[in-house]
Amino acid sequence: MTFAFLMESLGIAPNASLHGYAIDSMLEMLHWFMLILFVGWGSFYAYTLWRFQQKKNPRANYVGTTSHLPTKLEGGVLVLEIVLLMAFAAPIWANRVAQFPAGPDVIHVRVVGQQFLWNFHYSGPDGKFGHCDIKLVSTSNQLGLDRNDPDAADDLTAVNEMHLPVNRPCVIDVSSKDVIHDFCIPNMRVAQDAIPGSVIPTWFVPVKTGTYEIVCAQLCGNSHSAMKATLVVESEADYKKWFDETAKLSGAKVVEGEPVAPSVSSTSSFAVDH
Ligand SMILES: [Cu+2]
Repeated sequence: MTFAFLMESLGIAPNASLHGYAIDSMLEMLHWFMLILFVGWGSFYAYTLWRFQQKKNPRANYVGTTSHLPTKLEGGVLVLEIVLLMAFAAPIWANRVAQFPAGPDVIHVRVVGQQFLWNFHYSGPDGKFGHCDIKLVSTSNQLGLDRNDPDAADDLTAVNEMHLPVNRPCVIDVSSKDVIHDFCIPNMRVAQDAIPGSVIPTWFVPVKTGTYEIVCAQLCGNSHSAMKATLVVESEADYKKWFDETAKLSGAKVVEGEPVAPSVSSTSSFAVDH
């Protein structure tokens, strides 16, 4: 269930991923909490201006307040902030980084940023990513995929267009060819820096079909703002259709009747190369 009344009215992009509901609820709680603090401290400030005005207090009082209420209020705020951090924020983050999905349902995609576009690499039905070589990089082969590698035969590459079937977990290995970019899908509540020389995984489960914007969230050069791609979340059948058609266009071997882009067995192609 979503608890995001304030967030929605403030114009945040609607959530379309499974974990996004927890993030939205957390943001919502923080905003209400800050609103209460703002109104509370603002009222207190206004009250002190009125209460201690010079007209009423011609002579300064050097003792000040003797009430312990402000200390108790500060203590309450501290306890609430600890609860928000430990009971909500920390578990959400732990779930994001410690429990990557695994199994035959997982779609595995490599994403490689470059000035100023996003490359997508799907492993194909064999579940193995083909070898990429920087010497083979050209305008029509931005990833330098080596089609002579047997593992690359059924691989699919696409530029600025990513497709995913709805309700299937997706693990994305993010990297970059040149400078630091940031692979960000606001609707999926996902953002991961793309760092040259590193392969950093992130994941999400899209739960709503539709077309979503992928942006670069790291100032990466003069056309940074134009570094956009599209994510299409669709039914399994539509995804399979797109995959086969695009695979044919990109010179990949299409395996009829085979499931599309199964997960890699365990974490073999899941190198985290920090
Ligand atoms: Cu960028």
